[in-house]
Amino acid sequence: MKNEEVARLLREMGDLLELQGENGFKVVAYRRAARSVESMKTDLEEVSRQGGLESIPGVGKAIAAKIDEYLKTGKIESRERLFRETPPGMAEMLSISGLGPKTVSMLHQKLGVSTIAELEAAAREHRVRRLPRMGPTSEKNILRGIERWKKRSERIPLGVALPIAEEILGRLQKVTGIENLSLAGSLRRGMETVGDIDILATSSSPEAAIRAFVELPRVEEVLMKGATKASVIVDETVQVDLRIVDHRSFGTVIQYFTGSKEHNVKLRSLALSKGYSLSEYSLTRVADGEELFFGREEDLYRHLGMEWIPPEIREDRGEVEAALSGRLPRLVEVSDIRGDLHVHTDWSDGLHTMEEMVSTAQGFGYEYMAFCDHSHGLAIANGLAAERLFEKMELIAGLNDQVEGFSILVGTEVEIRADGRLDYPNEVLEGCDVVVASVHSSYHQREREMTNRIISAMESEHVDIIGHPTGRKIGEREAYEVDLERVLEAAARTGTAMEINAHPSRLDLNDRWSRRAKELGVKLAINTDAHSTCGLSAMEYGVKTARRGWLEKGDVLNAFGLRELLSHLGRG
Ligand code: DGT
Ligand code: CA
Ligand code: CA
Ligand code: ZN
Repeated sequence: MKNEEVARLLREMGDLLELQGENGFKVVAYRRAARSVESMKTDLEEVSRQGGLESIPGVGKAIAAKIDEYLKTGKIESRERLFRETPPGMAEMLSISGLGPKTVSMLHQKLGVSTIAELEAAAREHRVRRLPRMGPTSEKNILRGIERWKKRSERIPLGVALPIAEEILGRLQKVTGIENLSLAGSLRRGMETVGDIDILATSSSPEAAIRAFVELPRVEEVLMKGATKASVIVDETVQVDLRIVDHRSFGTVIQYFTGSKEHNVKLRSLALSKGYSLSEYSLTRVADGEELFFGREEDLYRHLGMEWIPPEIREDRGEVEAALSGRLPRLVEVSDIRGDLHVHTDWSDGLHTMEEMVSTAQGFGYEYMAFCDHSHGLAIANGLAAERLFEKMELIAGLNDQVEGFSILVGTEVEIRADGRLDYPNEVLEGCDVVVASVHSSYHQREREMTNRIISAMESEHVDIIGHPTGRKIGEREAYEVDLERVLEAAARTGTAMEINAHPSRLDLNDRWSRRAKELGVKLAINTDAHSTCGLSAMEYGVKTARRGWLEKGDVLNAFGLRELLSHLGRG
């Protein structure tokens, strides 16, 4: 259906006209037409075929001609012209909440501002409050709106988006008539950051679903509300889109809106080579125009001659070829995870006791966990001197006698010092079941130095895993300079595993490097690095990243059973 797009263009034309100082009748007419088209249930093309665009309430001759032009050519010439005539910064100002075209036009006329940056400067210099119908409060609101606009254009970390999405899904689940409620877009693909949250569903009464959605307690602003689609803002800056789609084409639609764009492009050209044109809604046989609908994604993929492809790998990185030849990986799942090999306790900088961490881990059905508190070199994190580590080992032995069907492993997260030496002598490391070695200092070394530093740590026979190998923090800190290709080669040579640190602000290694590690025969350990019992739930983010890296159960150290794990670590 082109209705949504047409409504958007009409509304935009009204805004652009008003920005140009036009007012009254014409502006109102475009908006009324937009509202009307947006809430229609019939396809505009259908209405047009029957010659009745003017029968739509609020659509007169002039606007009907414009809609017709769009349906025939894909654009509206007068809209293009309006757009060209408007300074781009002014159109952009409309995306600041609380700023409508009338105000923007006035600000432009009186203050000469035509970009958001100029407007911000004017507001900071208190030039806005002196204008008619303005005051200190509206000036403050404009500045707040600009702050939110800036944040809104940043990508949202997976660890923020997923809990919000799950809460919204939980509430929508209860709305009568809603079915097939699912995530789509980058969030369904498990990307480390997302632009927005995309949700799809089918419903016997779309209006009720849309109404329930825009009225959710968390919703702070409704950006758009149509008959089958709405966009809202929650938590100040997070955009959530809900689309209610037709039951019989649900499979095709969710495939389309899951993306990625690159994957879709690939799939479309494959479909063409098989004589089909693939659209958002259906698969059409080019030869006879026969339209096929798919209620399930699996059936669409099958019809194109391949297995269903898990969303996490839909990036056009070889997955379509693999699916066509039946060589898709069997991606690791959360339920494959048997334990966590890097967690902290109140012995160093963690919040909870060993007992508390164990009981949470048992609740997840884990078989083992390694307590890897920091070594003494990391004084700010209350790192353990060797004597305290020995003391802790004894306590762990005692705890192990008390718990059943669960093994507590003695571990450490040992500092890799600037010169590549480890923070504990061999005698201490020897006493550990699991040694994670990490860089937490001298981040600014040159690439060669940093690379050699990590490689020398791996050359120690006691180091099992390199923790958060690049040190990056999403949206906060770049990775340190390191030649990962060389690190991974050394990992393969020395039999050292790489961590996928599952903390949502780390996800380090990331998807691409995890896949490269696997190619080189390196094992990965998906660890939460939890500093509290809550932190243990981050495992799912790490598993998503691992799946995006094409990892299978056999590539993941902590998907091994205890005996197999210990033997792999050379402690069996
Ligand atoms: P994001 O939101 O930036 O993290 O990334 P996505 O992938 O969620 O992108 P979004 O929200 O713009 O659109 C959701 C999906 O819809 C996207 O993954 C693929 C599909 N899609 C959107 N626009 C296009 C397009 O122009 N061409 C194609 N082939 N697919 C599109
Ligand atoms: Ca998205
Ligand atoms: Ca979206
Ligand atoms: Zn740690």
